[in-house]
Amino acid sequence: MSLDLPLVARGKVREIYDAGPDRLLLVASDRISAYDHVLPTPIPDKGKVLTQLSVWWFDQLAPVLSSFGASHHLISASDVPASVAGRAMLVRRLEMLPVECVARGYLSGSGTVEYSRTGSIRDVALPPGLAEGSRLPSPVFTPSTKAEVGEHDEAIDFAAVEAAVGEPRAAELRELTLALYSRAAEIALDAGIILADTKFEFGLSSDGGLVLGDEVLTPDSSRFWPAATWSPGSVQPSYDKQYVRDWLTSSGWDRVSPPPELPEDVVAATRERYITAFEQLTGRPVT
Ligand code: Q0T
Repeated sequence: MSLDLPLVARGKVREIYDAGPDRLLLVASDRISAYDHVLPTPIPDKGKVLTQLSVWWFDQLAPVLSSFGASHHLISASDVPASVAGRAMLVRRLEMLPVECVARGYLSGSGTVEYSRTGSIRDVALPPGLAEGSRLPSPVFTPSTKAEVGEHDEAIDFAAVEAAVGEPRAAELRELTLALYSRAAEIALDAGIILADTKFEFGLSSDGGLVLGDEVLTPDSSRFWPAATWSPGSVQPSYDKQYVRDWLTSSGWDRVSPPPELPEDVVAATRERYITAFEQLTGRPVT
């Protein structure tokens, strides 16, 4: 890959390039992470499929954003350098807000751990008797702060969001995050996919407008579960990475050493899952 643009940031699975004074180019790779490691084996077409899914979601969610007087950062997914065609988004450069805006409609992972200890998630009291995978009575906003490289995101309460961005903006972030999640979960469920939770990042444009940034509603920023097999009480199979996790577990890898290469059948099955998720959600073939 040959991009002449200056590199702004490199994440586990994507890169951000400087594309001009008020523009960035977000480039998704085919790298996959599991158990907090980036695996040495790429999943062919993963970056392309997830970019196109994100682009589709920006379009689906535009009415929700408009109803809040907000917008998204996508300028174009077609006007990008040829070497990254299909897996890059040209976006408006924003001043990012220092909060990860997570919405959860189902109990899972760290949400289950917190609920088991306290009966609540963050500031929100929940009824007794919920289990891993249970649907919540209503979706909850569970913000976190973006961690340093190698660390996990740190859960924060709503007061910490208010302290970080001010009370009116904090209220706006919570309401918009929940409205975006609710609409996306409804769209996903119509396609047979449970959107258990997701993370949004917002920024401010030069004129002070609130803007949805990052990549949205991909399996890398969300938990997708097949609705047909949903059964609260145990960990739900990950839509995309279950083959990878199962194979890594059966391989005897210790989750500390550098992870092993994936066999080609696991790569092929995982690639198919990304493509199926895209096609099931959008009703379109991947191009
Ligand atoms: C960003 C300004 O750290 C991140 O990615 C790692 C590769 C997330 N991140 C987003 C930005 C964006 C976006 N998206 C934007 N539109 N404007 N900054 C910076 N880091």
